[in-house]
Amino acid sequence: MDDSLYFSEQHIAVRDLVREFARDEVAPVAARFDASQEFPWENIQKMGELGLLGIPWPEDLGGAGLDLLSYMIAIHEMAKVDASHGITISAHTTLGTSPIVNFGTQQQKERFVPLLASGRVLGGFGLTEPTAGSDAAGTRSTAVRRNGHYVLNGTKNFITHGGVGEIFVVTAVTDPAAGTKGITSFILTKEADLSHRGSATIGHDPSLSNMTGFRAGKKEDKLGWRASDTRELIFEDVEVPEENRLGDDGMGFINFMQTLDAGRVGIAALSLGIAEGAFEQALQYASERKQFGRAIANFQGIQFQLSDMATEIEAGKHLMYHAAWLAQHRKPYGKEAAIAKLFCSELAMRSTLKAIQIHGGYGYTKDYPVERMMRDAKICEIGEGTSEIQRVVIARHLLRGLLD
Ligand code: COS
Repeated sequence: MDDSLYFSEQHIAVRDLVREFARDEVAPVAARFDASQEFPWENIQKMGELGLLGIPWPEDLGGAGLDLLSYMIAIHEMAKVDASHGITISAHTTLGTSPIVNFGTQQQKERFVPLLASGRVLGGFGLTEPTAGSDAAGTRSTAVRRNGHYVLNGTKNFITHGGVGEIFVVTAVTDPAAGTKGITSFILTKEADLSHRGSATIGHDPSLSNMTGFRAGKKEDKLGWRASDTRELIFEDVEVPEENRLGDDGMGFINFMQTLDAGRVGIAALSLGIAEGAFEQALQYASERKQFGRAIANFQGIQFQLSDMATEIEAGKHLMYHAAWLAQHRKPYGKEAAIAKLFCSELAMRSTLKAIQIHGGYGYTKDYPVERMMRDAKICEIGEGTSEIQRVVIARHLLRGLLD
């Protein structure tokens, strides 16, 4: 894709800024944070200072005031080098902050968004539960109204920023008889785990209080996205003031489904970044690695693999940026988001596997980044809706009005 045909000067400036940051600050440490599973606090602070943790939010709420395409460009570009840094941008912005921007009261926006958009504290989104994954409506967490509060009990799992985050939007059942219309969302705050913060000063703001009974649980030891913090969230009789209810009673499920539509474009951008990052590594390696007296890129077997990767990446870019364009112009985009997410996440898997194959035995070692990229790609076919759920969503759009 010729970026200059579709992108404004501002888009290209965002791309160049993230490209430079990823090359200079992320590439040198990505393997180390992957191995240690620590959260890269110092880099996240720098990303906040560059405005990368609030790209699409208005400047009066502390955001960078840029458009959605700029935001997708940033995720795409970052993930070419490291998916863990990429998912931090995406999970914090779309999952953690956008529900407050989109469904919050003016007071909630003014209270929470500037802290999140500036990167002062990290945010997260609590939907998934041990028994409610693809069946998001199977939420078991409860919120019972009592003396001007809601009292929350339950457990969420696989929550990005579960440990390092301080502000969370979560769902709980307020009316068990009402199905998806009996689920409500809330804004909760808890203490962040700052144990590996190093010289970083972000992660906590003194204006936020810890809600008693709200804490992080087990940290997951994951195959990929290892520098991204994934934990359980536990609610034990957490008293949440009514003013922290996010949106109307009973609208939590629908609001979170809308949030996931946007999240899926972000995961498509992230997947595309992984696919393209692996492709660039393979291209470079194939043009340097010599076998049978010449660079292996001279062999048609390698050329065909590179051509297939490039073709699919090009297709993925059109799908992802098209979905983002629709979202930016406030047109329906749920189907296009699911198509982009499905295609790009499966592409990331194919592309990283091909990149390893082109690297031969070296691709199977930690001396080259392609093995990390392959591990990072897998979760893109699962998180924010599995490939199977994307197919369900696409089919529902295709068949709407045609079947009983
Ligand atoms: N935007 C707006 N509204 C939506 C919506 C969307 N994307 N998706 C569903 N809704 C609405 C429906 O229109 C319906 O409202 P009405 O009853 O007024 O018609 C309501 O929500 C219930 O929807 P539905 O009946 O389709 O719910 P299901 O339980 O069948 O679930 C799927 C639908 C499978 C699509 C949903 O559970 C899903 O997306 N699961 C995957 C969850 C996921 O991605 N988890 C990963 C989280 S990682 S952060």
